[in-house]
Amino acid sequence: MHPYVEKKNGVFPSVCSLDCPDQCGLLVHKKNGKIMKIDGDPNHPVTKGSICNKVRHMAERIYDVKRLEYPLKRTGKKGENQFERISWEEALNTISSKWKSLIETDGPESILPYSFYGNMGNLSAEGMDRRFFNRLGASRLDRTICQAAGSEGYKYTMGGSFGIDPEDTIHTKLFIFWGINAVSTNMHQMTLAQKARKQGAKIVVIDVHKNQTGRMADWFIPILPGTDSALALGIMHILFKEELTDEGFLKEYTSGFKELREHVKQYDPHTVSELTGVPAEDIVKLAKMYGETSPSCIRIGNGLQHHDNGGMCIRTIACLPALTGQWMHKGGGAIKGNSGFLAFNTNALQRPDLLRKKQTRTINMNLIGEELLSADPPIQSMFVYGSNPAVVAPESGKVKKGLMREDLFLVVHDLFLTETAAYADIVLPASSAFENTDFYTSYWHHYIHLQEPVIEKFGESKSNAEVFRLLAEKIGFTEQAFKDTDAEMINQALNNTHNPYLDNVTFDELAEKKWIKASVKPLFPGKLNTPSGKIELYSGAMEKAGYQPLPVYTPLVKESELPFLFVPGPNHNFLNSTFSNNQKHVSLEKTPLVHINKKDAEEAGLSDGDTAIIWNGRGECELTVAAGENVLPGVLVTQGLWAEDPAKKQLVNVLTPDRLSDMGKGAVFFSGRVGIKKKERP
Ligand SMILES: Nc1nc2c(c(=O)[nH]1)N[C@H]1C(S)=C(S)[C@@H](COP(=O)(O)OP(=O)(O)OC[C@H]3O[C@@H](n4cnc5c(=O)[nH]c(N)nc54)[C@H](O)[C@@H]3O)O[C@H]1N2
Ligand SMILES: Nc1nc2c(c(=O)[nH]1)N[C@H]1C(S)=C(S)[C@@H](COP(=O)(O)OP(=O)(O)OC[C@H]3O[C@@H](n4cnc5c(=O)[nH]c(N)nc54)[C@H](O)[C@@H]3O)O[C@H]1N2
Ligand code: SF4
Ligand SMILES: [Mo]
Repeated sequence: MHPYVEKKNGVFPSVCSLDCPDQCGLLVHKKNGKIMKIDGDPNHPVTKGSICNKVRHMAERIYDVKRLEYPLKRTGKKGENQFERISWEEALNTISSKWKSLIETDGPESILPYSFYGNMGNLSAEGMDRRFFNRLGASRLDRTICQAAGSEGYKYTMGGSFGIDPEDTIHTKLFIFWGINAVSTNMHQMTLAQKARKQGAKIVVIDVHKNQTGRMADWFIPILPGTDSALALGIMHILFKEELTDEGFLKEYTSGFKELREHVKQYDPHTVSELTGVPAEDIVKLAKMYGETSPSCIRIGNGLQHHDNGGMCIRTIACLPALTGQWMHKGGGAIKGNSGFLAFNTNALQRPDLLRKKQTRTINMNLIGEELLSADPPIQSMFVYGSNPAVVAPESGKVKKGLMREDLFLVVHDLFLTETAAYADIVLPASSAFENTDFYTSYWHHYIHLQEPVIEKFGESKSNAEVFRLLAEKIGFTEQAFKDTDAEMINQALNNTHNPYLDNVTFDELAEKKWIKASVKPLFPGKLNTPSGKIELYSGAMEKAGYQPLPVYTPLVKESELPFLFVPGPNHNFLNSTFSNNQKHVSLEKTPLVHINKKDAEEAGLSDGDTAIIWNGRGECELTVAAGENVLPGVLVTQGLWAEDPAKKQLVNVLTPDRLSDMGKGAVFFSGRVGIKKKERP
């Protein structure tokens, strides 16, 4: 037993496991062997003791009466939520014998893992599971639901997920929070911006919704969904025209600035205003502010890339700091994602060699509904862990139909009986991150953390790594890869990383220090991972891949004539669908709202507090009306991936399209069209 677990009382260091850029250092307070309280660790260099309300109330989730304690097998029909307790032995035997027979009749590709970052721990999310499914030769999953489009777009411009060190943003003089609801989703970047504001920095927020973050801004700029690349090109137009560019930087560290200068002449303020809904004078004012303030930092959010044109949009915005040479100034540049600095040895962790060169098919997680219904040859079994596709994947109607398939053998490993688990044949209880050993690498700050278990495993729950070790044994895999301990796997992942920023970090050193900062250096002066080694304003690689080599604006797909664009993002008190089943968090969030412009509300005969039916060809949803000036006409915004509740139609993904974005095969949750009408009382 780990010494932290052995001690019944005390305060223990930990790290937040949730899919959130902040990756806070935590202190777990224990009494009689149970977590009493979770606080921020005041010694953590970035998060400095403050944490969000969600995780302050995490203990209520850990000990929720609904938490799974034992393996279950289904006794009722799929979706009816009727299960009975079974032993681990029976659960593992059922899975392994079903899979062995499927492998014989249909081949291993009839089995599909489906997972995401419900637990950001690298062992949990991409460790023993990957080894196991590689060795099995199962279908592979393309994990594209979150940042695929933007990461590809950013990479074309900047060569990888590298931005500025958030700790440097205390020096920043101008923040542009662009398509990010940072107050809810990256609170410590907001704290840093507030600190900088005390030294005179300004905060600009560009969003389709004036939410908590917009309300904090010195200047909030509302924009029409999916038009941000046009705004960025309009800013470039003015920067070049007014000679606010840094010619020295452009010559030394970028390629294609001459072509770009010519190209953006077409994006004059009048044209851009028509496209974006931003007044021409505001475009000019913003461009001048950007051109004249240094250091400036653009925090590029996820909202931009959940659109049909998301990849190009982020590729375009990523060009901006180069025009004014911001990368040369401490606190200047952009942050889209910083995972590149903490890249570890994924081959050693995931062991693709266990596939033995087999060319297995890949299934895109955003198309899971469609694929369950029509993949050829069919998916006969799916193992879901660390994700809740019935709620989070686009076109929920199709996803459910797929999960309902009588002949689909579904296994779900989770802490709770999620909406997805309701369709499972076998449900396995997962231990929480506080019960496991794992290592964590933030995608925003530059620290790597070790998580050591602080409490005993809940009931009979097991970690992801344990489950796949046991399954490997049952199936009869004898490789050493399946016997490696957690500590061994962590050392393998940290060894030979080809990442100079992570030199010499080991498990033992992490165990001693709890967190270690990657030895990062500023990107410039220096060479990037792009083909030219420079920031690619013109990208030959994009041209080769069939994209426009220069940044452009492409309108969203007009999927129907319905009058509204529908933007269903995450909310403040849940983390995706996590916490949507915990009473405390639901009571903090109250009820799902649909924000509509006053004018549109009047026309539709809707007032505050009405229940509205939001609908399209895919389905319908019922939300409470909030009419006002928080969104532009023609836009509806709602927040939160609420739990399924038969009495309330609040599954927003019933309405979202399962098209794929321009790059990275990403999800386009925010590019769907809908109508809205009042729900008359019966
Ligand atoms: N509290 C909380 N924190 C979270 C999460 C959560 O669910 N809850 N989820 C975590 C995860 S997995 C992720 S990926 C991140 C996501 O967090 P963010 O990066 O903040 O992304 P979103 O919340 O999806 O969208 C950000 C903003 O983009 C706006 N937006 C949508 N479309 C457009 C557009 O076309 N143009 C512009 N300018 N703005 C647009 C939305 O109104 C929203 O305010 O947060 C993480 N942190
Ligand atoms: N409409 C709309 N849909 C969206 C989004 C949006 O903005 N709008 N955002 C999208 C984005 S950015 C993302 S990242 C996805 C996120 O989608 P998911 O990754 O599915 O996230 P969650 O809904 O939080 O589900 C995570 C699940 O993992 C479980 N879990 C936690 N820890 C462990 C563990 O250690 N082991 C196992 N086996 N299970 C564990 C949790 O209990 C929870 O049920 O949603 C996407 N869906
Ligand atoms: S969810 Fe984010 S802000 Fe909240 S404790 Fe975890 S890392 Fe920190
Ligand atoms: Mo995400």
